Amino acid sequence: MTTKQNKWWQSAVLYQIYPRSFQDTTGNGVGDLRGIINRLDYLEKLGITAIWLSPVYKSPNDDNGYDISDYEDIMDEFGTMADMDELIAEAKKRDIRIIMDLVVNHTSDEHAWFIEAKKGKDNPYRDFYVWRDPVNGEAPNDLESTFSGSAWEYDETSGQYYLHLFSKKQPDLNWENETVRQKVNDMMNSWLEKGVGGFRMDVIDLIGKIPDEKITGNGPKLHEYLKEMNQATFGNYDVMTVGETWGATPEIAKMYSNPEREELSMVFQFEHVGLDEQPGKQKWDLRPLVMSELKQVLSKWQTSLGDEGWNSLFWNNHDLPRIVSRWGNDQEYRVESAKAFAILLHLMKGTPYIYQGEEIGMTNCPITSIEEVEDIESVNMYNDRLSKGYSKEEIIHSINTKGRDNARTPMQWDSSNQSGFTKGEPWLHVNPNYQEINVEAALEDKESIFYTYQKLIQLRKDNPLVVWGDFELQETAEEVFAYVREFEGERWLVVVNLSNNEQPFTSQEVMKEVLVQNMPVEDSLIDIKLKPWQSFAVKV
Ligand code: TEU
Repeated sequence: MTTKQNKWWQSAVLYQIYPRSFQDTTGNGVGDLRGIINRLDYLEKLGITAIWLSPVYKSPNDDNGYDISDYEDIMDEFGTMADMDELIAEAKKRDIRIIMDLVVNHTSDEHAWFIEAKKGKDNPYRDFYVWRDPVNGEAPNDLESTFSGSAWEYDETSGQYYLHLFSKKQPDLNWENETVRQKVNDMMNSWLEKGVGGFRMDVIDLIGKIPDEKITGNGPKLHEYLKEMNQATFGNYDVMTVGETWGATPEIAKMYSNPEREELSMVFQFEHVGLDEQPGKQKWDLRPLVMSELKQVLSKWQTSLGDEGWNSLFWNNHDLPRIVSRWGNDQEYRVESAKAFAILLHLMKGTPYIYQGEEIGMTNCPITSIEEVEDIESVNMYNDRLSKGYSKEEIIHSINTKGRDNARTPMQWDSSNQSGFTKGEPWLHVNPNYQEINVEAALEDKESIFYTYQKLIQLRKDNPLVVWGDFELQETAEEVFAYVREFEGERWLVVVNLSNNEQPFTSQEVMKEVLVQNMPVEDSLIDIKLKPWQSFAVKV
C-alpha cells in the first residue's frame, strides 16, 4: 500500500454547518460566525477534522446565501471579515480546517456584475451571464428551473432573456467567458491566501452547460474548466475539494477525482439519495425505499472507484430530509436507528460528512401549512403544483417528507427557550422536540448518539483499515446490511439491521473484539437474531 498518496482529507471527517441555523449570539434570530467560534470546543470534542461552511458571503438571501452578491465580503447578519479571520484562526488552533462553499454556477442578481450586465447589450459585463433573444416572442426554449417554472427570465430593458437554472434571483454565469473564469480564480485565490482548507463546489457539474442544446449537467467543457481552475488556484495548496455532482455515475466520479487527472479530491454523488423517488420524476414524487437497492448502490460505489477516485459518504445535508426520519425510525427506535445509520456509513471507505444535528439524532420537523415554510424550493413547488391541480394535502405531505426546511430548523443546544439557539425569534421554527433532543442532554448521557459518532471518528483516526481497507458486501437477509473491511491481514465485520423487526443473521467468522455497537452483542455470530436496528462492528 505504499503507492497510496495519503492526503489529509482521505482520513478526515467533515462536519457541515448551515450558519443561519447553528448558533445566534446577537438575538436577531439568525446564526452567526461568533456563534460558530463559541461552539468550536464542542466540535473538537466530537473529533471532526474540518468544517464545511455553507455560504457566509454577502447575499440578499433569496436562497439562504446560495445567491451571492459579493464573494469577498461577509453577510451582515453573520458578522464581519474580521470574525471570519478569527474563525479560521480559532479552528486552526483545534486542528480544524474550514472548507468554504464555492457557489459559482450563478451569482445573485444583486451582484455588481449582474447589475452592470443588466444595463444593456454593450455593457462590458453583459457576456458574464447567459442572454438570448426571444424565439417567436417567447423564452428561447423550455429549460426548467430546479425551483419550478422556466429557467429563462425576460429583461424589459434589453428585450432579451437571461438564464437561471435556480431562482430568477440567481442568474447563471457564462463560463465560456474567459474573464469570468479568471475572476472566479482570483476570488478563490484570495480565500486560499486566508488559509481556508478547501472548497465544496455547489452544482459544479452545471458550469459546462450548453443551454441552446438543453445540456445542463456534464457539458463538454466541464472537465477542461476544472483542470484550469485546479492549476490556477487550489492545485497550488494542500487543500481538499468536493464537487456537488447530482448526475455522477462511478465512471463520471473517476473523471473528477482520479488523482492523475488533477481535478477535484472527490465528489458528492446522489444515487442512493434518489432511491425513494419515482424514476424520471421530481424529488417530490415518492416511492418506498427497497433495501436491496440501497445495498447494491452503496456497495457499487464502494468497490468501483478503486485507486482512480475517492468517495464521499453522507446521509444528510441542508437540502435533504433527516436520515433518522427518512429511512430510520424517529419514534420508538430513534436512538437505535440513528446509531445504525452512523455505524453503516462511518466504517465504509471514503470521507464521511456529518450534517449539524445528525450527531444528536435531530429529526424532520413536520408542518401543517405553507405559511410555516421558508425554503424557496418548497414554496415555488407548492404554488406550481397547486396550479396543476394537486391537492394541498398531497403537496404538504411531499414537503414534510422531502422539503429542505426539515434539515434547516435551528440547532438544538439545550432545553431552554428556543433550544439555546437564539435569545430572539428564530428565522425558522425550532423543532418542538428540542426539550428531549439537544446537545446538553446528549453530552450528559454516555449512551447517547453523540458518543457513537465520537467513537466512530476515533476508530477512523486510530485504524488505517477504516481509511484504506477493501470493502466486501456480505450475503444477508434483505433488511440487513453487512460488509467486511480488510487491510493488511486484519478483518472487520460490520452488521446493521435496517428494520423495525428482528432479523436473522449468521456468519462463520470468529468474533475477536467488539469495536462499536448500539446494543449488546452476543458471543457468537452463528444463527443469531438481530434486534430491531441492532448494529455493530467486530474484529474477526
Ligand atoms: O443544490 C443543488 C440542487 O440541485 C438542489 O437544489 C437540489 O436539487 C434540491 O435541493 C434537492 O433536494 C445546491 C445547494 O446545495 C442548494 O442549497 C442551492 O439551493 C442550490 O445548489 C443553488 O445554489
